[in-house]
Amino acid sequence: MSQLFLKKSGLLVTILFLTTLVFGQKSDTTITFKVWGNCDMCKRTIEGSLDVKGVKSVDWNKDTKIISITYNPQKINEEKIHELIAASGYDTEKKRADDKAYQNLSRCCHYERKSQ
Ligand SMILES: [Cu+2]
Repeated sequence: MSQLFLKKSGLLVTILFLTTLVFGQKSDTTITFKVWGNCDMCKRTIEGSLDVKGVKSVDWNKDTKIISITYNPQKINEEKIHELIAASGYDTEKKRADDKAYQNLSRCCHYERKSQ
């Protein structure tokens, strides 16, 4: 094997390695979905339920009922996010809220449930 070939293949391996490093790093993901709720207190509870590692930002809009969440997919996943919201008493598009948690919400926060 010639020196040149070794040099070239060495370079190629280095480039491949760097490419893997750069693209292997999953960047933050933003998702939006519907969460049922009524008021500003709901907003605090819903957003507060996602005060966990891996969640970078949360914003729930009480008029549109749409939540927007930016998170690090290496630390938390979408399913877990739905579970956390449901555990705080709020129905999401994919997960029905814990009944007990729902009962424990303030009266003003007893939103109409999407299903039984
Ligand atoms: Cu409320």
